[in-house]
Amino acid sequence: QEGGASATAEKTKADYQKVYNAIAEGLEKEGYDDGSLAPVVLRLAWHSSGTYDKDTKTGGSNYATMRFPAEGGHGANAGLKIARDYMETIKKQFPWISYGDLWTLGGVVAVQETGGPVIPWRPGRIDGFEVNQTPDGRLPDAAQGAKHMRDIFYRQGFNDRDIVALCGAHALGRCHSDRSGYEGPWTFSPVSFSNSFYDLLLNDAWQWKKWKGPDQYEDKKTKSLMMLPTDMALITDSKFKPIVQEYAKDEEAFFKDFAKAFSTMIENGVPTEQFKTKEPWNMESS
Ligand code: CCH
Repeated sequence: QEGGASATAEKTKADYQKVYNAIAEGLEKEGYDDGSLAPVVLRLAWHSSGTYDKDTKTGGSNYATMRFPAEGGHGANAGLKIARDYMETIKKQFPWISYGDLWTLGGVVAVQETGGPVIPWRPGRIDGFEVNQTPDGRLPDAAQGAKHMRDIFYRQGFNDRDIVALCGAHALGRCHSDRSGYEGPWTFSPVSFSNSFYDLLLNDAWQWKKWKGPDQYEDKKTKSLMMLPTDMALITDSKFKPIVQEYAKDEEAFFKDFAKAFSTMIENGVPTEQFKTKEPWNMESS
């Protein structure tokens, strides 16, 4: 723990870089999923930010309200306790950081350390109270389609291009039958951030998986990969599909658009005057 004077002094980029490095250092975890906490840590950042509603200016990462039992217990957040518990070990080392800053920085670390783009980030979120919790239902339901995705992401101020770019995060991680009910990874390299989600979605043959679980797709060839109904909507919707095609061919375009959209997402709902710097920082990858 960093005690004494440094606990109250104004923090610099170097102080936050230390937090970044500590998060990065502990991500590898043998025996857990594909050997890394990065995917679930990224999902925590997204679910703490993706509750934003631009019209009422409620939700988003500012108050880290998933700490409270009601929001922590929302169905969409099942399994994220693993990421919150990991983040708690970092909070113990750097008690001065707010939970919102910590969790969003975790998302930045997860993307950068798995080979993704640099995500501009800056501190300034504050810890809120139970009264700041958002109602259930603000995060997307994977059983639905393009209209629902637009409802959910337009509410946060995003457009079609942002939606397609943000969903490319499914290059990372997997579904867990004991969390969402769905099962399996989207790609063959679930701890590597790449454009392979788009390539597989477009170019593999997909069929409904025959099982007792919720409706999901499996790849015909290996039956080891999956797509959610919402993922499939990205190629059945005529406006989403050309963007998937572009990202499948051009990883650089995906990285650029993802970085911009995700950086916006993790700032949504944070009053500008709260930020401690005028411009977001590029944190150094390890
Ligand atoms: Fe996602 N996601 N996501 N997702 N997601 C799941 C897992 C991850 C949807 C549903 C699910 C984004 C958009 C959507 C990640 C990042 C992002 C799971 C499985 C479901 C279901 C959870 C489980 O069982 O553990 C839906 C629906 C949408 C949009 O419509 C966006 C946007 C992002 C980030 C930018 C990551 C990473 C995972 C893997 C988590 C893990 O534990 O491996």
